Amino acid sequence: MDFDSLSGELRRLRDDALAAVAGASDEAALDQVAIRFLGRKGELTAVLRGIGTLPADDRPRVGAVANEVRVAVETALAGRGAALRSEARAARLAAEGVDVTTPGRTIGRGSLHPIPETVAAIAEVFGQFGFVVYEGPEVEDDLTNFQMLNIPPDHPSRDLWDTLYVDVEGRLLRTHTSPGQIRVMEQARPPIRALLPGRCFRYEAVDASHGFEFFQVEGLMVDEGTTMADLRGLLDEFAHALFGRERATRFRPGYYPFTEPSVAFDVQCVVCGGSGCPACSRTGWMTILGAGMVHPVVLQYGGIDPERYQGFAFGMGVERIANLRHAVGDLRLYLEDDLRFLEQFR
Ligand code: 2NL
Repeated sequence: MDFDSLSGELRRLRDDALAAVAGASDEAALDQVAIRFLGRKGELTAVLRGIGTLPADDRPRVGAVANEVRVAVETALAGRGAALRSEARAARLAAEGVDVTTPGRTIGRGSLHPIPETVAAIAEVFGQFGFVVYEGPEVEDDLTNFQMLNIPPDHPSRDLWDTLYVDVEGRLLRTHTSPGQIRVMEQARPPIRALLPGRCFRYEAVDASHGFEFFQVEGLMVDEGTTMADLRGLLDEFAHALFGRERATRFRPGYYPFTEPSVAFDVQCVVCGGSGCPACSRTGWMTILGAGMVHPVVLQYGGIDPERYQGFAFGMGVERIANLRHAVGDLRLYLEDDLRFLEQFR
């Protein structure tokens, strides 16, 4: 072995090593390259074993060439290592990165069901006249749901309320929110202005305009000198607030056992404005609630002296009011929880 062939081998080894460094595609491959060329059993070590066969004069020169080769390979390894680490970091950042400019996913906004929404609209109007919202129980007793409202047992007027009984003791599902008004009278002293919204129940065949559960809002006012004119004025304000200032209203005679006199309160048809259409059976009018002066016997049951105080009361079906507000034709829709229906009220 002479100097020229040994240094030629060293340069070839350097070129091989630099090519292998450039071709290493990750840090593990680069480590293998370092071991293969510079390791204790690596190719550089193997070549240097040949130094012993050279004349003593040539040995330092070959050592110098070998050193240059080692430095060149180490420099290349360090440079490639740094490049691979920064490539890997850039790839990881790209994969994990959050694009803060991506638009957020919209979370659908909820809205009130049309029945509580209508209850709120009704309560808003009467609230401006000092009416306070109360609630009574859904399970009632016969006394409060019927007898104290001047509906005695076995009286023919009971046929107006087809009742769902809960047990043989006579507990029942309230057929109207009126028993809640009785409870208010028992607990409060006049002047009373109470509004009672709530779910009611009747044993009925279900169709587009009758449900066996439905919502009612009742109002009660009791004070000295309360008259039918106060009732009329209040209901006018209510009808105008909900259905428009321009609508005419009227009272017609009606019948309820718990009011005397009793009336039906009509508003000019909200569909045709009074000229007559199928919605108002061509009468030009729609009945939106029933009302009357509280029967003296009912005041007495509530612990109120009918000689000193008078009262009026009114009651309305919430589904009917909601139908008119939103042009809904079938009250079964309010109980079905069909999102295609409900999303229209957003
Ligand atoms: C209707 C008619 C009405 C009442 C409810 C009432 C309550 C008490 C005393 C007297 Cl404690 N009256 N409530 C009065 C008249 C009519 O409801 O058809 N509602 C859907």
